[in-house]
Amino acid sequence: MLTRIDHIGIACFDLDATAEFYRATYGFEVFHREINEEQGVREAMLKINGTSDGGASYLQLLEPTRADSAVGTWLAKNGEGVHHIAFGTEDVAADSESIRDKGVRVLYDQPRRGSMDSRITFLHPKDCHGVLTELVTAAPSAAQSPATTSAKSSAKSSQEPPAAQEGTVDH
Ligand code: CMX
Ligand code: CO
Repeated sequence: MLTRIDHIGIACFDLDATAEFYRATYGFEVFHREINEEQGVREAMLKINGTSDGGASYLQLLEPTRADSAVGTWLAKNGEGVHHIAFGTEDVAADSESIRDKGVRVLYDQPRRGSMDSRITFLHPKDCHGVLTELVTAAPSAAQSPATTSAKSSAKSSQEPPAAQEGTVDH
């Protein structure tokens, strides 16, 4: 069951400049940064609100690491802006199967690794009234500190140096 908005994905050309806009304009601090080579993104998660069970909501700022990635091609065509929305669920595999049964194209056969060791999949935007839609199950460790989760990251991602403000976020 989809129970919350996990994040809104925003494509940008310059991750640091965009993160600084969100900090200076709204006071949103960077909670977590990483590079996900499989997805072709360098990303920053800005925690908007959340509970201690890992069920938080974020803005996910996305800068492509290569021009032929999903975000790279989208940026070239559309410029900066909202790229996708992501719903949170306790069981991304079960929900993607039931949504597939309704005739919506699920892009991955099995969920893949997403930000902060979450499990993710995507629904095709053409089957969702033009909205690229992601489903996310947060890692069990999401309620812990970013330092704890980073130690468990797979070889497919790499952690960037912690953001300067990271330690000030309440989590
Ligand atoms: N939102 C809405 N529509 C989109 C879209 C988006 N983000 N991306 C592509 N489309 C539309 C295009 O406009 C195009 O429509 P038209 O045919 O009417 O012009 C159509 O979908 C095909 O687009 P495309 O540019 O040819 O791109 P592809 O088909 O190669 O890829 C998609 C589209 C959805 C399959 C690909 O973006 C994908 O696999 N996305 C999932 C992975 C992803 O987005 N990763 C980055 C985020 C990582 C994260 O959140 O952690
Ligand atoms: Co996302």
